[in-house]
Amino acid sequence: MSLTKTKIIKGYEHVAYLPLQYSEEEMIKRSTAYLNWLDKRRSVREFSDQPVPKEVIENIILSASTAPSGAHKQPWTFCAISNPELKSQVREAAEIEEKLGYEVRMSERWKQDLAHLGTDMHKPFIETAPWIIVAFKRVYEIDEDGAKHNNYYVNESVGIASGMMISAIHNAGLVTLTHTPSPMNFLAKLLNRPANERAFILFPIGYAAEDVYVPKLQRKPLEEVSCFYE
Ligand code: IYR
Repeated sequence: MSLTKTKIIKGYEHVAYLPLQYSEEEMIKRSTAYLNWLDKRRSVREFSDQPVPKEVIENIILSASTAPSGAHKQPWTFCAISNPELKSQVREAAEIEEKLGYEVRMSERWKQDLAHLGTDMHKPFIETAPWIIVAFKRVYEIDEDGAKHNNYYVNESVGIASGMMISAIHNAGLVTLTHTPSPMNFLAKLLNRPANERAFILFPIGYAAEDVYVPKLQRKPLEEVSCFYE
């Protein structure tokens, strides 16, 4: 017998939601602690090749997959790659696109904006990191009768899921960066993805390399990122 209370609402089964609630004091403590913990996350471009258990990657994917999505379609597929040959192929193809990006497609202004981050066309992290996850968005689904149904708010949904994945990676004590080779269609080809899937972001995942440095960045203060209407 299930202990969860259920109810039929507008013809559909619902389950009782038991909110996790805290006192105001506890909320302030928790939200401050969460902010301080999240603020320690940084995009890291140098990885250790130390292996990471598959179970951790599975949990990270399932964490991302708890994200809200348009009509609860969960319009995403997370492809996790640890196979060294496949990682090499992905790196090679990504670097071909990135070379074109840095040499031809990107404006001087864009390259200037990136200069302080030290990014370039070389993507060794795709091979060094023990895992890469490519988040694919599922633009539509095909039903049993072969009919095509578009998903809803696909970019928003996969964007939110990707953010939650970054947080899950940080929680595991691992690091990542959001790599967006452009165009990304080589990934669907290399990974043999169906026609309804488009690569969204590539995440290398692993331990940070030893003695790694990241750019000294300032995050915008509250006044610059918010507007309160009280
Ligand atoms: N996609 C390129 C360039 C790049 C663009 C932005 I905006 C960044 O914040 C970082 C990199 C690359 O991955 O190198």
